[in-house]
Amino acid sequence: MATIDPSRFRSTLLSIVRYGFGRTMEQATKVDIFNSVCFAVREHIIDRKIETEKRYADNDVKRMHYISMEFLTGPLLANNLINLGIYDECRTIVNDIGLDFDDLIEFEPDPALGNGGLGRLAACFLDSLASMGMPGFGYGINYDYGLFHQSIIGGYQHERPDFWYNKSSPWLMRMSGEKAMVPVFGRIEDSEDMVGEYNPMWVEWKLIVGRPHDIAVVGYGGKTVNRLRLFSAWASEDFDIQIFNEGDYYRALEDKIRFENISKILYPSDSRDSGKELRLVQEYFLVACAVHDIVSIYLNQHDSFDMFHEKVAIQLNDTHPALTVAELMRVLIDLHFVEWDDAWQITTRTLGYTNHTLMPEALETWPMHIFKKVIPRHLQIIQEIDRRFMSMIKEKYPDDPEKPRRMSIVIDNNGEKNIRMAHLAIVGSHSVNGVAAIHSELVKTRLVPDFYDLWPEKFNNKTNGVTPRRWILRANPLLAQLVCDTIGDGWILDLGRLRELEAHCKETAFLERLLMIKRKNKVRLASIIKETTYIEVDPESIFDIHAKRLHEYKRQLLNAMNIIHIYFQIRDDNIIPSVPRTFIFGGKAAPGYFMAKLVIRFIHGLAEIINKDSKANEWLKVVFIPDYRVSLAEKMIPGADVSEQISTAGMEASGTGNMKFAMNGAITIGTLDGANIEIAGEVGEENIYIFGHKVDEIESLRREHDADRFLNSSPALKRVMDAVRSDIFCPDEPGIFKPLYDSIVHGGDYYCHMADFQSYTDAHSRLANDYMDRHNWAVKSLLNIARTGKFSSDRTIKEYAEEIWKIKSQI
Ligand code: 26M
Repeated sequence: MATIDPSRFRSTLLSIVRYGFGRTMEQATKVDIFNSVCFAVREHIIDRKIETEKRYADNDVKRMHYISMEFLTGPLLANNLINLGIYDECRTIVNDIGLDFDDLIEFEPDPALGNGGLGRLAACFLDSLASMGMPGFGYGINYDYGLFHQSIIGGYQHERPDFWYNKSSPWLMRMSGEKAMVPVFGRIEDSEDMVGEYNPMWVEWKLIVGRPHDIAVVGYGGKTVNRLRLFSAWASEDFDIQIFNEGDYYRALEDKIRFENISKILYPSDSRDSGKELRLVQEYFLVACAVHDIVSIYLNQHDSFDMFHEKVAIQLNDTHPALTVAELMRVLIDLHFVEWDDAWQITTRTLGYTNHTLMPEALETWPMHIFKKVIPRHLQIIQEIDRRFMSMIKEKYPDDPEKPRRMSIVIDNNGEKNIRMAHLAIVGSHSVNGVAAIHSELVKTRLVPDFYDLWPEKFNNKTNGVTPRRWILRANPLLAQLVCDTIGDGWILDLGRLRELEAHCKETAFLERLLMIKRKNKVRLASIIKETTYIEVDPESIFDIHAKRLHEYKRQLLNAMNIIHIYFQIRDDNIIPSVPRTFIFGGKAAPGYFMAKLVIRFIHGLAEIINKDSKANEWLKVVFIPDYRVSLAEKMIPGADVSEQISTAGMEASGTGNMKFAMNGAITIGTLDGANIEIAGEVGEENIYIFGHKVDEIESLRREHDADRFLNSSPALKRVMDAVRSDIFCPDEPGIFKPLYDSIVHGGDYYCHMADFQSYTDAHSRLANDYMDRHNWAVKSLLNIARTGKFSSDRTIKEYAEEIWKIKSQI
């Protein structure tokens, strides 16, 4: 591990403040100081980055390129210091200068370049790749505006823009001289007969310039520093000259601004924003920049494409970058004169595709006319891929005339042609994986059974994981210290070793220490709750946390229904609970998602009434912490006693929050969905509260749905649903929650709130009873920590590396 020379660090810092920002220490603002500290740390990073790159180049290693529209890194200063091994030293030096180190760490804004699970997974993967010394690189977009900030006004979500780096971030290094030129728009002069040869016929395109900005990815131990390359869009200077010369200054400027908008904003949906042309341009822009960069790196060391798939692996994070299939084909064929069949071999051997969702509404499709306008040449290539694929299918399945319609990339929906991005990704890749065991099975059997039948060997599972460096070491230093004191620090790079903690599950002193740590983390969280919501919560109560994007399938509403149930037991049935409970929520709703936003309002409605009810509020509190984001998750997760993972079975591909909570000692209450199933398998059924219908029961439940049967057979459910419909929780805005009631009672209850209600409330009462036995609860908590080593993203990345990418550690 590295060390820092205090006097050198100090003088570097002072001279950055002075010569970089033009201030004396006395004049410097917090921003100046923060940036200067980061720049001083960068010195330690960049030497290693250069050394790492040289090592890769000298050994001509195979590289993996992870293309993702989202990288949700979270703040970087603390993690970089931890991974460099200089956190404590740096803290001392900075404090000795008279600055407040902890305050600086908290000051860093979250780079929120992602929506949720998919973007955060990409960030965990980069940490694991670098920590294991693997040549794996990220490609993404340098959005000016990250995911919106959420504030709550009168119980409603309001969105504010997140101009995250305010024109400069100390972590973004603009790499001049390495730009990518990206052609877009235009038309095809003669659409016949051009595929397979150099194509000069894509004409009148405009050029966008992709400017790379690198963020260094520091591996744990500091030996390997990889990079995350983010592109910003600019109108090219040629383009400027050309259009400005035409004399129409305003139109020309408008065009320029339009182009530079491409990297302006992250789309704030965690499912789908239908058919927005700008989104397609973004996806294409990313893919074109990434492919340009990947091919350049390869051609630096090779003079033919013969070795391409032995030196390059590309992983597509969902279908968002699926255009890579067409772009790589275009580059090989049009720019490098590779024959179609060879280009196709190279492409499919290089690409892998990860699916993250089964929900039909979230599957990406694009109207063909948008493709034709934005990327006419790519459309042509996709049509040719589809034509060849279809003739193969017809030959292989001559007796099944439905196959071609079910499997084609281009589909005719009543006259409008659409491109199915998942089909493009599957056809163009040698590997297709889901993100948890159950999910990967459902991909094969329900999502694309025809493709599984055709290419069973392509399909595989890679259960998600999370990095213990951020989610234990950074987020929960007290727990990390306890673990290190007990079993040493080998677990940080080999999380399976947490099993060694099991030997201590009968030691009272050890369990006491564990409970004490949980308590401290709860006290810290309680003070954040006080600061952000003005609500006082009792750290002695159960902290039950439901933190994730708001979505109907994630069933924050089911949680709310149970809260109402408990509330009425106290208020009307005079049932005093065994233990006080605090239900804590966090999460953003997509700005256009009416039901999700209404659930936020509903939770605030509950909080408003329950927290003020003197009969209930010593037993029950409800809190919604605004603006859930990585930095807040780092404080919420360690403070949880209970983790809510209650999606409708079959709908959460994996979940990753479930893993973070469990490895921080929270006990899961959850459905048999996504990775919950594997978590249950690891921790054992006594150490998790599983409830609800299973995936193969859901379909028949929906078919046989009968709201009255549920309501008439359960007075408790009826009482809760009546309350949802009534104005108890919205006295000043009568009727606003009707749509929640209607979707459940009259709308078919697609997400099975009623069907799972009883088993959910039962699981909650079991849990509350068990919590009272503090010793036993501590054992459960310990066993969750000790047995969740499987969910390190290091394990996930090793599987990808060995089975799909064929890349090796270089340390
Ligand atoms: C698509 C089109 C236009 C705009 C946005 C999108 C889009 C953005 C993000 C669609 C989906 C997005 O993310 C989906 C996601 O986060 N999925 C989650 O992935 C996690 C990592 O694998 C899983 O753990 C979660 O179960 C899964 O929901």
